[in-house]
Amino acid sequence: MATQAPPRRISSEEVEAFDRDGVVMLPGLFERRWIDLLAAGLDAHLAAPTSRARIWDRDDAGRTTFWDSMAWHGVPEYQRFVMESPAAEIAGRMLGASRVHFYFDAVFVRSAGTAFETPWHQDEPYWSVSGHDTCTVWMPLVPVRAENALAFVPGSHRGSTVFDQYDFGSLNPDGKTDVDRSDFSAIAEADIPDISADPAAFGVVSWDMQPGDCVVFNSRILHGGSGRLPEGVDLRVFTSKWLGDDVRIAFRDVGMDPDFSTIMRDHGLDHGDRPGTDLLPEVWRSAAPST
Ligand SMILES: O=C(O)CCC(=O)C(=O)O
Repeated sequence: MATQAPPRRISSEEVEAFDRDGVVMLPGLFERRWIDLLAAGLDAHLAAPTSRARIWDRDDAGRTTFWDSMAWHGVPEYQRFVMESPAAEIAGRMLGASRVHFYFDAVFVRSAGTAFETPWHQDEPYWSVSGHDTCTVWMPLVPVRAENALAFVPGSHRGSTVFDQYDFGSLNPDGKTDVDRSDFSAIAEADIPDISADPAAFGVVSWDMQPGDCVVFNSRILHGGSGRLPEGVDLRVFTSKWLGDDVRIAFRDVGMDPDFSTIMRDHGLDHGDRPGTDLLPEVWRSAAPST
């Protein structure tokens, strides 16, 4: 089954913005049926999370921030979205890729009124792959205001500093065992700067968004900074992670979280390989002749 083309043309300005800033907000790229499909999938997923699922935060009033990843193998609605929606083509066009492989899905579900903010971080240092040509398609399934949405430091995807990344394993109020721990201290050159202390100094951006809009961001960009919600407003976000031309499997010495190295090896993938197999399937190929 081929992927559906986006419902409007992606402009060269949008591609340039992604390349320059490492992040771009693309309005109106998913028809309502894709949002309804993901919402139905998320309901089924929340009823039967994977073993990786965690509550990141639970406050005294019982408000939670829920996270899970690589659930698509058990959620047919996610599978359909990955293989048939415009997401793969959107990623491919942003990355200027000749072909795009799917990496994994992750969801972020926040109760109305939660004060929990996503810690600032980059994604690629946690991943079991490496490369510049990687991106996430971040999609709210409900409306979100800019001050409550995920925020970004434009241009930070091109930085070369190796940061001491946040240990997401410390977000574990339920004391779940077999949680991945990220210890970047052995390779870190610097702490992540305190971006929330002065967002304007870092040029931080975020956007008002409706279901059907998406933010596409390079996996090396610094992002985090919000998720804090007003009373009566919740947030349900579906993300899909995509791999372009320069990406290779990378089993790192420190910090893989989630650590997909075992499942990758089980699928015959080894350090240095191109993505492939039904674990990391090729979903989209450019019609343009490869150079
Ligand atoms: O939506 C969020 O709060 C976090 C998203 C995120 O960090 C990611 O998709 O990499």
